[in-house]
Amino acid sequence: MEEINLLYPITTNTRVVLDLDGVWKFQVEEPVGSITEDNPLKTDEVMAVPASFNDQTDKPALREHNGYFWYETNFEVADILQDQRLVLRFGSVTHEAWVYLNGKKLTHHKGGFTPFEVEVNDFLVPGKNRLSVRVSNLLDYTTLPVGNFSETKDENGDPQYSVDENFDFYNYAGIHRPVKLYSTPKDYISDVTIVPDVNLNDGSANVNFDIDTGGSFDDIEIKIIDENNNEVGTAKGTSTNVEINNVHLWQPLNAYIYTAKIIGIKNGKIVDTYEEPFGVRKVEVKSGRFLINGEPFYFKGFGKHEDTYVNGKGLNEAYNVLDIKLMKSMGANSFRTSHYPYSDEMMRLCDREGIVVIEETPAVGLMVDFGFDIANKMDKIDEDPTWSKLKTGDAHRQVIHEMIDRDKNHACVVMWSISNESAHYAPGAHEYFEPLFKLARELDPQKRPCTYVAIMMTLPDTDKCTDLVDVISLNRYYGWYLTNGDLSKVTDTVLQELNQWQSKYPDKPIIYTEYGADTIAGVHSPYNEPFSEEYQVEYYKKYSTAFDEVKNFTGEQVWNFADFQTKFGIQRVQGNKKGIFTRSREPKMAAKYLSDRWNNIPNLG
Ligand code: GCB
Repeated sequence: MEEINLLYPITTNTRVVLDLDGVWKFQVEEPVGSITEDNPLKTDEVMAVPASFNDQTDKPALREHNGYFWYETNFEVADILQDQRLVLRFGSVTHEAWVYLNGKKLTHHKGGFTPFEVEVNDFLVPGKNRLSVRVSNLLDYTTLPVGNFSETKDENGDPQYSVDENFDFYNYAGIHRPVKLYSTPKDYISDVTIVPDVNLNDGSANVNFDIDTGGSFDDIEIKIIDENNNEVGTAKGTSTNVEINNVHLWQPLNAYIYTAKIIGIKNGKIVDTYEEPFGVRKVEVKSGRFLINGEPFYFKGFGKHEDTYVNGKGLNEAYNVLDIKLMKSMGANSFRTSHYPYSDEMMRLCDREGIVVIEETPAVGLMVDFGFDIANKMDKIDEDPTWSKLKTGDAHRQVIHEMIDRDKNHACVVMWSISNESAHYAPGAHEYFEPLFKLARELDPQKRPCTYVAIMMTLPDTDKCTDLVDVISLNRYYGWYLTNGDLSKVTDTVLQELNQWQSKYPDKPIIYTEYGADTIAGVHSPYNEPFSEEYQVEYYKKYSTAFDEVKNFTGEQVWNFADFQTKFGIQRVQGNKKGIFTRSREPKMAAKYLSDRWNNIPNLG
């Protein structure tokens, strides 16, 4: 299978990284076709990169624009780099990008949450270079996530697009992650694959390395450096093993990071060096348990979003750092990258911090008639036409490939989520998902467990795909979308359903990946009214009581870490308010309840 090389750009003694982030020119392409790559943008409008464009304006029409828009910047490359291989890398552009350098097409990428890169040497000119990016935020039945797309004509006959999101988060768009120009020598290390095989009995690990290169080397050397900067192992070759004795395991909330220093040698000289951090840990699913390093692991944490004020879905490292500290202070150990792969930077941070990650594809909204009327939908699942209408297969395969290739070495990633709340109950679901699970398992060199996240209509007797998953992951809103305001039966309903899953699939661990109640910070009620902080606490207590009764129950991730922006709708008050924290990260009352619970949950044993 074709490899996608997405090594994170770093500086070493053979590599330079130039940062192209900053304030870029910005212009909406209206009417469609009115801007081309030939000339510099004629505009005074600017946008910060990386960030979503939407909240960087005071103009509603710009914020809500659906269609095409352009970014442009200029840069010059230092003469000393001219004989190097120069690569332009976008951390992500949401959702589709056409990239031009000095008016010539460099590359095109579709999919808003994964990186792409291109060599630029043949396109550079002396002096200033003009980099232009045409972006589309349109979504339809072929894209991930899925959008309901429609087109009309305005009075001049020009097309006007609209996208009704088939999902519950704002369709933020733009250049969301860093833009870097990096150099490598002409002979270079292009990819590193690391697979640790831990022997838990004698405390050693045999770490397998596969190194891909461009150009040619006489030799590849690998040195393993520990956290004290000591060399603890070395090997030679592109496909080789290193034995580490007395290995420091990467443990949840107690990370240990080794660095693999890969050195490419030619004619007796070091030509290229690359450093890949990695952790050594073992992940298994066995007899209804999720094991990390042989110990039963219980997921405590959150579904999250990349979503902050002003930056939108743009990289915001300060928020990432704060969020992980807040999680740790609550006794949480994990989160799911709902509903798309997060930035390289966040994944690297989770490796360092020992935060366990369930990484999800952007396959959200794979269900026609998206909406909150769960009860009505439950009556009609046999007629659900999703799998004859959606055409997302190509995008799904591509993103599984890109996500696993980018994140295959991350110790923090312990499971792949192939989709969130698809119509897994509908006719045709198994035919759609079976090849995708096969692909993920083939592509992942570490053979991590795989799951999908199941919506409320996906029940033990309606689900068509449970045979495909290693772990059963459930999103449930009893007491919110069903029986809102009445929590009296929640514990029994949750317990009854969990017991059904467990008796049908006794070897599969079960986790809750979402459960939550919209809560407006500061609203209080002596009667546990919905939207009050008290209701949120009571809601969580009802679920906890059920969870504690079920043997194979292996984790609880609440929805959501923080309030987040969504499209407009009568169910949403400036966004989704199911956060345990507000959007600016002030805790609601439930933060205290969950911290008390999580800090006191013993290991499963
Ligand atoms: C879900 C979705 C999530 C929504 C959440 C909600 O089931 O997976 O994207 O935000 O429900 O709050 O409705």
